[in-house]
Amino acid sequence: AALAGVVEYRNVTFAYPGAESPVLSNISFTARPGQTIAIIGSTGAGKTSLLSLLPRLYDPAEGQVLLDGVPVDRLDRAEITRRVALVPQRPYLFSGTIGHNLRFGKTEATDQELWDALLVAQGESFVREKKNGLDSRISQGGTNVSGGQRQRLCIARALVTKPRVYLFDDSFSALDVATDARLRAALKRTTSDATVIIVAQRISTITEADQILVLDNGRIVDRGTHEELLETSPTYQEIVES
Ligand code: DCP
Ligand code: MG
Repeated sequence: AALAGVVEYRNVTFAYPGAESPVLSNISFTARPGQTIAIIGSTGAGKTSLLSLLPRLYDPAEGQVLLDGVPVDRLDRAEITRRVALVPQRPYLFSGTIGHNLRFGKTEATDQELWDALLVAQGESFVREKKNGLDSRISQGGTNVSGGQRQRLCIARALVTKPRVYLFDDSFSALDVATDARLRAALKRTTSDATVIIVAQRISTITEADQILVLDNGRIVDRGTHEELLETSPTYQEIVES
């Protein structure tokens, strides 16, 4: 189908403007609808940079990023935004109500859609407990909610747009292990036909991924399932033991 949500990186090399050396070198992988692809690697390995190329926050120097077989630089940005939701590593809430913040990508969403998204994102109870519910005020930068609440609101915001592709950049790290597990189980149910790419710090977040890409210094050094990597990848073993 034309709107399936197949993501393909083909021999992608990328350097930040003005930088001498690339932060990503020769990255190739495919993520298909129904799959979860996880990216793991030490700080500075290039995980955020890798995600940023799909919504075209930057364009690669070499190679191609394709969405449903079309190079993303041939799609208009509104089209990419409709199909791809990025939950950034430092999710941003602006001054306004919770409802305003959740409708950021889809202004016409109904309250029911917001509550449905909150339920999946494990944010329903803390919003319901607030006196004004969806009309509760968020201060600039979301300083009056906790880090974990902020992450859950930003995950709910992504769910509201019902994209074909989800990019989660370390979106589960501020959650306790139990909430993380519940959230991912709920996500799995509601996004079962979407393409999901997860950057994670915690191994438990990604053990069930269909494929894990081990990123080191801008390169994919190993790839496979959790079980495969435990057998074959010294870099992965180091991460597991750390
Ligand atoms: N970098 C840069 N300019 C930017 C962003 C990053 O020069 N605007 C550099 C810093 C790192 C490299 O690129 O050397 C990779 O950065 P990433 O943010 O992609 O790294 P990670 O997301 O893997 O790191 P972390 O786990 O800390 O989020
Ligand atoms: Mg990062």
